[in-house]
Amino acid sequence: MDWDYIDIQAKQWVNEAGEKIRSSFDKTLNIQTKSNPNDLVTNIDKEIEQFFIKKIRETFPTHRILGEEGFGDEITNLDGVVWIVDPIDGTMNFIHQQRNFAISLGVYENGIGRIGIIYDVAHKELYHAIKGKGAYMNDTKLPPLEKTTLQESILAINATWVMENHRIDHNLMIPLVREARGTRSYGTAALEMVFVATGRVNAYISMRLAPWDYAAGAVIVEELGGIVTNLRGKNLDFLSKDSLLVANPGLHQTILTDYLKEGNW
Ligand code: 2AM
Ligand code: CA
Repeated sequence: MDWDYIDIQAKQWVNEAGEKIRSSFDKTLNIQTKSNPNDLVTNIDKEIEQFFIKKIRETFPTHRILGEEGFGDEITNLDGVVWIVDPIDGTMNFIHQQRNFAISLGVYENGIGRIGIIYDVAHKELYHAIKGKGAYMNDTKLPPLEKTTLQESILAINATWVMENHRIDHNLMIPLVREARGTRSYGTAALEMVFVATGRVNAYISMRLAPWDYAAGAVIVEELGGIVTNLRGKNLDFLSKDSLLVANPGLHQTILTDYLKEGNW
């Protein structure tokens, strides 16, 4: 498989899609809700997903596509080459802020992440990695992740998970938040993973994500030596929704064993 060629094509499409999204900023959005009143989708999310699907199908007709907005294929396994596409990660930010959102594209082969591309559209920052060939922000190579203690770390976490919630005992989260140097919440899983990759934060925790939220980020973070699992410390399967714990290796282990008690919840 010529991953370099696939990567060049994918980046070209991502740049084109970014241009389309930026030029939508002064137009009126058509906003709809999905699973709940805060789960938003716009005409732009749908148009951009359809744009990628058209390009992928024209250029790589044997590849399959898992897309958040459902215009891709019905995917029940990761055999062959599967593109995992989130046209806009952080749709709420896209609508309310016109920033802090990203395009996220992961290309997997038989379940192994080969290419990860995350485009911070408002800042024109393209984060990308090909497995085994390093990770980059635009043309700048990113250095491997450094180990940090929790006490000198910034955690990316949404306040939802530190309040009583249906997914985890929030009492496990309180000491983590108390002992970290600080917390941040950006509302876009793809960029929060990129922030771990660049060391701007040292860990990212979420309880409720989907494969398109983390497929690209996993390739980029792992290329830099970071660890990507669910909150029980298990590998993600990229087919079902899951929780997410992304961190540098030492911190990942500390959070898992000392705070989450190795998923004993
Ligand atoms: P989205 O904008 O593509 O929906 C916000 O905290 C982050 O969680 C974003 O990456 C958002 O992705 C994702 N997210 C929000 N609601 C979600 C849901 N119901 N299932 C999975 N991911 C969700
Ligand atoms: Ca999305």
